Amino acid sequence: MTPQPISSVKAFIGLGANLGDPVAAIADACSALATLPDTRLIARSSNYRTAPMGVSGQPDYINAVAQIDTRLSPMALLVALMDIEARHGRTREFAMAPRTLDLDLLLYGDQQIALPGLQVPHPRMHQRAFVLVPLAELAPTLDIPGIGGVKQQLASVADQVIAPLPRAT
Ligand code: PH2
Ligand code: MG
Ligand code: MG
Repeated sequence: MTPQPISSVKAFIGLGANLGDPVAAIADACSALATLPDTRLIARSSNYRTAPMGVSGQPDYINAVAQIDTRLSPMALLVALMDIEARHGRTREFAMAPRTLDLDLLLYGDQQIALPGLQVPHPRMHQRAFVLVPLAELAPTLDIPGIGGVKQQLASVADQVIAPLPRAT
């Protein structure tokens, strides 16, 4: 029997950077997502300037979210994201260190995944305006498995500082 192709999964990637040229790094990362094997870039959000969370004395971040369709497994996708980060000079000095590029696997279809090094949905995404606001731009009616609707979660992060950047023309 011919093997059936694995159906593709809708996944969301959080992008962030606060060193170097964050806007360029995020644009490059979206192009890199579009060229991953067995993967299509469906949409990307606007860029947002966001106050650094969980740390102080760092530059503001630029954050965005991308939506892809992929046939890569969650682990293969994670490895691909880390490879794109490394190509953008990402180093890992300490947790929450400022970074040239951070790519987080936020959602992989409606799956809940707990593997060494990979937890999906991303465990803190529902507490972060810099994830929820761009995600709501792409998918306002989306459900975060185990958490609830994106729109509903937004209310609990309304105090966090986030501002859309004007779109480059
Ligand atoms: N990422 C972090 C820690 N803090 N703050 C903002 N505003 N944006 C981020 O992407 C971010 C952060 C760790 O990944
Ligand atoms: Mg992160
Ligand atoms: Mg990360």
